[in-house]
Amino acid sequence: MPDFIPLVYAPLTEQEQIQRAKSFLDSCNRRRTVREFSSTPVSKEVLECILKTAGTAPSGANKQPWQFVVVTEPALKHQIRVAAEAEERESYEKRMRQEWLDDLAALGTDWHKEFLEVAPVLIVVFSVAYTKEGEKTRKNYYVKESVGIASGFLLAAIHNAGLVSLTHTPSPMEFLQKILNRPENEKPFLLIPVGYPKEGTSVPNIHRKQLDDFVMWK
Ligand code: IYR
Repeated sequence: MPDFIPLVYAPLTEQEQIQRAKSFLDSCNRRRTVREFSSTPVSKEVLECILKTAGTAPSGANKQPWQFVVVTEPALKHQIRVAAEAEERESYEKRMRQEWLDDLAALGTDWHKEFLEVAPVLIVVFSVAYTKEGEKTRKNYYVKESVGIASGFLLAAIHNAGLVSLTHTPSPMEFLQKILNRPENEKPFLLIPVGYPKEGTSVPNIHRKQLDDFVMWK
């Protein structure tokens, strides 16, 4: 027999729904990806809350197929920066096609990844393809979807706590598995520097699509 418990659910009036939906939208609208960080440290208690929030995400068969590695050790951050820059340099100079480079021009990115050492915290998100139970291998389900959703929760929680982040995907990122000594069943998914913005930093003047450009009602 499955173990069920009553749902804890507090209904809202329509007015409360509108007010809360708008205020969450306003907040999310102010989230920006930041590439220049100050080195000011972040409270561990805040980080724990943020990570717990990510851990509330739905997942295939509730397998919670994620592993977060929180890196604050300067020597480790240095190793990650050196390895990431080597891959990124190769990408920018050889692997990425012109169309991709053109698309990135507005963001002002290049292979230099100073933020990997300056940001006080790097959260490395790993997806967990399977777990070992003794001799048996148990596969996880919808791993990318689940870890993607958990990462979204994580980014929203970081923003909600007054911190900034960068959704970074050095490519390829197998080096993270080696440097952080993670097992075969874990694959690096995202590398998220977290902290405070460098004073006076600026962000690209990008525009978000309007509702009608990405929503269809039928
Ligand atoms: N991984 C590279 C390139 C890059 C790719 C995309 I798509 C971006 O939105 C931003 C950057 C880098 O981090 O520079």
